[in-house]
Amino acid sequence: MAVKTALITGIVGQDGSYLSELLLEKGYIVRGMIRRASYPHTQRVDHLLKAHDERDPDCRFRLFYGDLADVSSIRNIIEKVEPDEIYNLGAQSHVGISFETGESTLDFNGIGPFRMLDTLRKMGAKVKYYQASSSEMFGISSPPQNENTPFLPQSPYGVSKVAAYHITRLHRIAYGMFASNGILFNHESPRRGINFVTRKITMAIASIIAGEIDTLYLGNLDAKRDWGFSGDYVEAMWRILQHEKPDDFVIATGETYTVREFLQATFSLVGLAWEDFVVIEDRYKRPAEVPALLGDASKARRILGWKPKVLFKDLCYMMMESDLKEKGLTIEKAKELAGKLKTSKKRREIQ
Ligand code: NAP
Ligand code: G4F
Repeated sequence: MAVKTALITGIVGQDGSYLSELLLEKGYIVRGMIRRASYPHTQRVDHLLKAHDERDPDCRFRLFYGDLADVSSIRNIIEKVEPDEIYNLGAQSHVGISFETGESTLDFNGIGPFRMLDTLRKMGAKVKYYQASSSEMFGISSPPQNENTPFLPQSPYGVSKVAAYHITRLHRIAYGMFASNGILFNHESPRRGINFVTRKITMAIASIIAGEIDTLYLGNLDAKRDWGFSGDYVEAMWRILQHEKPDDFVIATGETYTVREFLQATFSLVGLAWEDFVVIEDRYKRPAEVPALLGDASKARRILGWKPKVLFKDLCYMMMESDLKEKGLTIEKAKELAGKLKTSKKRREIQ
């Protein structure tokens, strides 16, 4: 069978790095779009860059400069790479920050996919296109949410993703293109960006144990999220493009927990009570919130044979273990240090 080439936008992001690993394992040639930055930000794929010598003409992992706001760069990359599959993961992906940067979020996330699809259509390229759609699109629609749940987005990010979802669907219907949406619920990992709530919490716990900080500032603890593992979800992306026809799929664990429950689960892993360290600050609350997400991924299970392997408890453990490792600590050692931390805290309270 001929070797397939995949182009991934957002390749240096959380999902881009796991998807690259998966596709390389499957024998793909992997190409990625990366934005120019004033300081290197390839940490999540440095191991792949090291393992694949870019001077080798047959190098299977290569990055190209481009931007979803720059249609000529999109066309250049597609012409050079000639992909069989495109995974459009590039986005301003932080919901809270989208309230500050609405215009660019709408541009990259909403018009970016149009630029990709319109370019592919005009080139007549026979490519399978995956759009990284999001459960944030459901907004205030009641859980559980599936492929038929109405979109009622609560943020500029959510609105941008609804536009991208529809432009993808439209290219499928109007032009017969293989264009699919993966409507993914929250997924995390040790590679999660440090200002998303899960990673912010696990990193803060590691810093508390290491004696570097003693307070964690957060916003709304009541929001419920359906949290899965990024490594499982990139497998779903791949399966969506291997399906015989383009279609839209919800990808989720089918379990939901509040931010408070995530705090409880992770702090208790090291024997600490989150209430002793967390302070609520208005600056981390959003002008509008998505109160509850809980995905019904039965269509993906039935048609793609996909189901998550890592659920909430294991995800908390994986992220906690990894952030402690960054500090040279294990969970056992952290528990021991937490005991001393509690004693010294009590002493301070008594004095
Ligand atoms: P991420 O870690 O924030 O990665 C996003 C990537 O997009 C980054 O590498 C970023 O590049 C790149 N990017 C941003 N603006 C771009 C632009 N104008 N042109 C080209 N690239 C651009 O996000 P993720 O968690 O991997 O998520 C991947 C995709 O899935 C995103 O589209 C996200 O919105 C969507 N999604 C994520 C989740 C989730 O829970 N993780 C759930 C549903 C949907 P820089 O590194 O240069 O900033
Ligand atoms: O971790 P979050 O920032 O993720 P959010 O907003 O659910 O968005 C993520 O999932 C979406 C899928 O539904 C993706 F499309 C999107 O790209 C992103 O990956 O916040 C989770 C919850 C929110 O309710 C937020 O208000 O945690 C609450 N929260 C409370 N304190 C906080 C904080 N969120 C952040 N980031 N920082 C806080 O201090």
